Amino acid sequence: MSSTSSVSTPTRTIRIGSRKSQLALIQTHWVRDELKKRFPEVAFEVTTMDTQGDRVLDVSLSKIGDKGLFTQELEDGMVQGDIDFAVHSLKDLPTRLPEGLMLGCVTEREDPADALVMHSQHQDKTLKDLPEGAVIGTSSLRRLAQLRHHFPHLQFKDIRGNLNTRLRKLDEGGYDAIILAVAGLRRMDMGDRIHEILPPEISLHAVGQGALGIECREGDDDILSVLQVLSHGPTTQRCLAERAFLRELEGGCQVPIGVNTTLDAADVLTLTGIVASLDGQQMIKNTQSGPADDAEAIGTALAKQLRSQGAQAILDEITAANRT
Ligand code: DPM
Repeated sequence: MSSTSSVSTPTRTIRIGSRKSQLALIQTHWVRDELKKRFPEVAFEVTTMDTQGDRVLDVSLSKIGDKGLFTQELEDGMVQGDIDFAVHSLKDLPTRLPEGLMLGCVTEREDPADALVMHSQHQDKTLKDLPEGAVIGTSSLRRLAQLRHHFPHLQFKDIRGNLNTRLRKLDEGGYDAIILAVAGLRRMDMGDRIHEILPPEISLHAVGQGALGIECREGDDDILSVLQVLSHGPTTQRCLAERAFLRELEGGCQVPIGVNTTLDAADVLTLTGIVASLDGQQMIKNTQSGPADDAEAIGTALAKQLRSQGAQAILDEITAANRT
């Protein structure tokens, strides 16, 4: 080829921030590759950072608290101008963001449900017929409380680390089964490890589960217009309702709060939410519907309704216990 053939040089560079875990990188590379297709003239660079949630692995999630556990370092990078936007699992992104930052885009959601991954010795069983005292690994209080309610014969044990680490701990015999998000397993191409998808009657999923949330600087119209091409309307409306619900309850990953949303053909959004006590004894649950355009109002209304049904006492008790 002649040396004069034109090679188009990118006219600008956009820097993307990501955590380093395999799942985080799969998600970030997907975003980068989709944007590359749409903006071939732009160079996209990925910068990886460790967050507190990646470093502190010996303390349970509920004890370290959730204020930006998996997001803070990336947020600092945006404020300082080292990166232009950050790709998160939406469920790890707090409902209140630091000043100057915003949720710029929500991508199309994978199945938001929880999945049961069973140890090979129990492949012929379901949760219901696991033996008395069988050990389920999860560090999600939401999963723990709901499963304890439905399956009081089971025991629960904390499990931390990335997906690969957790699956190894299961295979090595530390647990009889573990609970993971369907979305994470599928994105890592490990959907074949799913033994059972838990229906909403058994486990309401976490707020934002299965969607990616892209955070950027407020008012950065250039970046916002680029991100717009990945925005998924129905997922955004569902997640805005879910996030408004969680924000109103001032909950994060240290409280057992679950949701489920549907959006019908007439654009009616239905949000079901639960606040559960850790022992699984109390389950405060209700449903609100309305036009999808009122997504956040639906979330807020449902939170107020659960509070009037007694959810606040449960939340206060858990907050007090977490302080000790
Ligand atoms: C949050 C929770 C968990 C993660 C709490 C919850 C699960 C922790 C555990 C807020 N973040 O769900 O009630 O079970 O020990 C996380 C996962 C994904 C994003 C892994 C998972 C992938 C799925 C997605 C960890 N964050 O839930 O199995 O994109 O929704």
